[in-house]
Amino acid sequence: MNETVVVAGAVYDRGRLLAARRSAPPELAGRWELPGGKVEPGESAQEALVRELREELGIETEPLERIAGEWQLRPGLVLHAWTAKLLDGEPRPLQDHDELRWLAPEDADAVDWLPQDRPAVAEAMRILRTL
Ligand code: 9L3
Ligand code: MG
Repeated sequence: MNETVVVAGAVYDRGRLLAARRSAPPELAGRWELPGGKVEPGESAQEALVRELREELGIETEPLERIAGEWQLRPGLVLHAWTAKLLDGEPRPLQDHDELRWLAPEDADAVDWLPQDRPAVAEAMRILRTL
């Protein structure tokens, strides 16, 4: 059985992690996530992440490393996360989000993360502290 991968980006810049508040779908609206989306057929995870972050936030990024682990979203859909460096642009919520925040490691719990994103956020903050 094939699983679709949703790739999420732990985007950082100047010691802070980018958090995005979903505006859709209704059952997820108001919860915060590492932005990203589904890998399309023929795309690598890194290509999908670069595309999704460009479409959703208008930024150019460079995926760096996969965060260990994978998290089931629903049957047939699994979440992967990558660290990604902001290369260019100021993120703006162009699709699917209505607010963005740059979080310092000590503010990791300041927003209401989607439960499936929490382990990746914790690991991203651990990595961020070492940079
Ligand atoms: N999802 C969960 N955590 C994330 C992302 C990017 C996505 N960090 C979930 C929300 C949707 C599904 O994956 O149910 C597909 O995501 P999208 O294509 O709507 O962003
Ligand atoms: Mg998305």
